[in-house]
Amino acid sequence: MRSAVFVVLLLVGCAADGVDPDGDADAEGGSCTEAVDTCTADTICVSNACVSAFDRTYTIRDVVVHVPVNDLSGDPWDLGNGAPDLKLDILVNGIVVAASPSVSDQFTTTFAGPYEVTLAPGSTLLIAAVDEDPTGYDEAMGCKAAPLTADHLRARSLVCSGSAGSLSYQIDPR
Ligand SMILES: [Ca+2]
Ligand SMILES: [Ca+2]
Repeated sequence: MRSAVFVVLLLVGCAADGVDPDGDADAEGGSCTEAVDTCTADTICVSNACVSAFDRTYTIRDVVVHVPVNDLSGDPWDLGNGAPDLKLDILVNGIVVAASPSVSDQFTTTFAGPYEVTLAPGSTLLIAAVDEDPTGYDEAMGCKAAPLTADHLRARSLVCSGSAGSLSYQIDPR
């Protein structure tokens, strides 16, 4: 008899915990979703909590590069059909931290990645596409964030476009 009463009390206790309004999340001041990131200042939403956006590793994916028919000097990119052989260099503070192989003869190329970067506060992130040639490179299209802000990171998707073409990418906290 005594043990049966004990079990009933335990069940009541569990039910009471279950209906507790989400006081825990409010107490931490960090409830958020990654789909619509409402974190502020230098924070970003990771696993439903606002955490420091910097000194953190990010994964860059789905870099889509589109360049015009001619290169920056107005000439065809290459002999033959003229299309470039695009490749990516990813630079943090001017240092190459990741690179892709080149893709032959395309004006539009998607680089799936993933490419990993670790970003300190105030870092400059440059994603540069070049046309690989037998004797070097022709500069093509770059997308530079100097510095990359928490706002940029919370957007998780960045786009640059202009007369040199367009470059977009996804960037997510790992
Ligand atoms: Ca070329
Ligand atoms: Ca080329």
